[in-house]
Amino acid sequence: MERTLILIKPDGVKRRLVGEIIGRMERKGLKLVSAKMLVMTSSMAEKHYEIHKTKPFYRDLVKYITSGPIFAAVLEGNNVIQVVRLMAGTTDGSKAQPGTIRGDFATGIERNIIHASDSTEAYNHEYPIFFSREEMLDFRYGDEDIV
Ligand code: FUP
Repeated sequence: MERTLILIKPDGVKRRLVGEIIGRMERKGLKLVSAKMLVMTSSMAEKHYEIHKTKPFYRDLVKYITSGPIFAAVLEGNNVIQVVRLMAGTTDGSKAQPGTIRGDFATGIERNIIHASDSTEAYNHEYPIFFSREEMLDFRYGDEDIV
């Protein structure tokens, strides 16, 4: 089954949106296979955002994501990478559809509440920054045959 990584960014944690966001994922029927809170170090952030290294916003991005606690989680489900990207909404909160996380809670591009892996390659690059294989839990929910 496919997996994805989400990060509830410092603005999301400080605005007490962790429960709201994880609640949406649970109600959708996704499986939470691991989760933790942490403050990212600069080296974790630089690795995570490696792809944006040459972009003008890279330094601010690293500064912002390391500015406070984040909530990191791995979710599992059918086509979960695309599902969670749709639930997150487009990058710029001012353009994201209402009903999406960014559409409902963000008004700009920088403080946009959530990160979600955008491909299998991105997930494989990102998850080891936060989780070991042993931290991914293998269990069944009671409703898996109907969700
Ligand atoms: P997303 O995949 O939707 O998180 O967006 P990107 O990978 O394109 O960008 C990663 C992060 O860089 C965004 F969450 C916010 C930040 N960003 C900017 O600050 N300015 C930009 O012009 C583009 C992205």
